[in-house]
Amino acid sequence: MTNRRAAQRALAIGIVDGGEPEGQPLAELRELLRTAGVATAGVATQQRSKPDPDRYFGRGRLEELKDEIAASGANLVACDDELAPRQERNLESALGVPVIDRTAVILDIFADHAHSAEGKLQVELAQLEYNMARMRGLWTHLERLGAGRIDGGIGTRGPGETQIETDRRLARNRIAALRRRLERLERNRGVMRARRERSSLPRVALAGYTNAGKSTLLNALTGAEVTVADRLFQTLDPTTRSLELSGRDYLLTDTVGFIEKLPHQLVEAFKATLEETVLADLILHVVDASEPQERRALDMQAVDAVLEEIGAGEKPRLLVLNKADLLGDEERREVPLWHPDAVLISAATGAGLDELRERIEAAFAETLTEVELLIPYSEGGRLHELHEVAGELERTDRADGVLVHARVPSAELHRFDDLAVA
Ligand SMILES: Nc1nc2c(ncn2[C@@H]2O[C@H](COP(=O)(O)OP(=O)(O)OP(=O)(O)O)[C@@H](O)[C@H]2O)c(=O)[nH]1
Ligand SMILES: [Mg+2]
Repeated sequence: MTNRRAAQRALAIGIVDGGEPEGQPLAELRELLRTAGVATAGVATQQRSKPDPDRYFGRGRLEELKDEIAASGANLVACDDELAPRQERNLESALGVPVIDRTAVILDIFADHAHSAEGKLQVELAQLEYNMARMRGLWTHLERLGAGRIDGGIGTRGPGETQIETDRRLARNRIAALRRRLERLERNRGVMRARRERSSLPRVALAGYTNAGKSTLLNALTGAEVTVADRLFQTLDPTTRSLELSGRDYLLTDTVGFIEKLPHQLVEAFKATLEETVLADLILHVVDASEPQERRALDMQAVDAVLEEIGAGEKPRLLVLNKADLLGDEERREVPLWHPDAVLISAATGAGLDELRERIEAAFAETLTEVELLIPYSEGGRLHELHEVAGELERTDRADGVLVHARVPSAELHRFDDLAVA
């Protein structure tokens, strides 16, 4: 794949409105292209409040683009926004090179990085949905061509139209089949989740911008071996590991990263995956602290927006500023001032992880209730059950059973009502 793309040199184009962070324009699009294995030959921007509805850029700027394409040796144009089918078509015919949009680049990266059966199906579904919209665009375009002729007359149902109708029907069938298969997989995952829920361990989910270091943090905290890479969207499949803090087990889940303007087809297709985040009791929002302040603020907003969109906006959250090792002395003092409630860590060096562990425990401590229970010797199984939800137990052996002092999650308290010492 990468070989085919090695020959592709893209001119990155985008709208700027003057409010962007200083520095390299379209840095993220270039990063996406790099991850997809496409070189960036040049960057062209236009300052305007919103894209032109027909051509994305204005007419005059479009003329200049032709020269910039020739000068940079680009053989592809990559646009920072999702293009309407009409914009894409008009750009292609005006510029004479293929035009791809941000969504297509992200979908391509997802397709490359999908490993599990579910991930592959999710990506295929998102791609089909994306392509369907484009087929429809082409279809209405042809319809318009036909409209000039005598209605219902010869030539109004050309072979092109029939082919597109067929393609669309096939695509719709495939979309329906993919949805059914995903639902089946989801049900299976639901069963696994229910099993985990029965074990009633508190759940913590990692969320954050792509490349913030979520997988590195999962590995550092749990000894997992999730692949880490300096590429966007390295992780697509959720991974859950148990994490032990003061003798109590928690479940920690790493999952797909977020990005600004995350294609809605992907949010839709990855619903089941994103649910891991929705079901968590606590979300660790991992942020790359080494990003410039403006960039970091935008990334955090993008994460907020996605959390909101998937229905996890109200979940308890802990802000984790990662990559502290990349900060200079001055930044190390300044960055926490921007985020007074955050924990500053380095998943790479392990710095700050002890404080993070304490903060996770503290977040759950509020939901724990201290109890004293008497477990008869004949009910050894209950002791085990209690240990699962309460972690470390303080126990005293008595003649009539084991007297236990424990901190039990309030939601689980009812299970031990009968053992309470009056
Ligand atoms: N210097 C430094 N680099 C880090 C740290 N944590 C992660 N990285 C690097 O940042 C890059 C991204 O790390 P990942 O753990 O893959 O990030 P992620 O959030 O899981 O990214 P996606 O799965 O793509 O969403 C890798 O190159 C890591 O080695 C850190 O604390 N310090
Ligand atoms: Mg990852």
